[in-house]
Amino acid sequence: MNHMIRLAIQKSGRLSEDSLNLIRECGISFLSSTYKLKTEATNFPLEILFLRDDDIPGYVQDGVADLGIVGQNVLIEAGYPALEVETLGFSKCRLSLAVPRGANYTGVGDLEGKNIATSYPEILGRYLAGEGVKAQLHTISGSVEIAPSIGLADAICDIVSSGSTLLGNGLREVETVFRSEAVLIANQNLSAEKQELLDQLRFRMQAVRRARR
Ligand code: PRT
Ligand code: ZN
Repeated sequence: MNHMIRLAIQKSGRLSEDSLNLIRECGISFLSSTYKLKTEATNFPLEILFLRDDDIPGYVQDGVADLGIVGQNVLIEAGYPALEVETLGFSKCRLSLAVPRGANYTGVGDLEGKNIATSYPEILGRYLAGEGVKAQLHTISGSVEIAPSIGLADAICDIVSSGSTLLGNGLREVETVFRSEAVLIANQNLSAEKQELLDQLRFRMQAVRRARR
């Protein structure tokens, strides 16, 4: 049992399909059912756990899972940057500041003293500190884009990919705070056997990425 490595991936969301496809393209077969929370590969000593993405960094840090696939945004916000072992090239997005379309905005200094709604207070807090800007951050876990229109905030900081959500909510992207993609993360105290399995997986993942280019 100890010679099996445990990988946590997102149960259902934007990372799920690409994570499963990557594992399959690595030549690993498994049965997946929408109801199961874990499954075992049939031709590699791998167990897959299906979790909320936000829980994955902590589980890998604590060794509940050996490996995980998450967005760098979630990994950095959780405070575990050192767990990253491999960038995976999918789920690319950015964490950006946005203001109402009609607002007068000349630079990040204009956010001094303003209310900003975000689900990423750690990453945003560090960015604003680096820019020497003091603002009030309001942490909300979803639907951040509606905060300005309901009077909850002067600006927001949220994940953007196409930009259509910002547009649809009358917002204008003004600063890129952080660029993100999916990454493979690993516990830092793996046994020698598990380290060997991780090396094999990374080798296969790198080959898959090269073949995709
Ligand atoms: O349920 P669980 O907690 O597991 O999932 P979740 O709802 O927290 O995450 P999910 O599935 O939405 O996203 C998982 C990861 O995908 C994120 O952590 C990012 O790393 C990555 N990703 C890539 C995105 C996007 N693109 C994205 N567009 N995550 C979120 N969005 C949202 C964004 O929050 C905004 O509401 O999509 C909207 C903007 O999209 P555009 O295309 O309109 O700009
Ligand atoms: Zn989440």
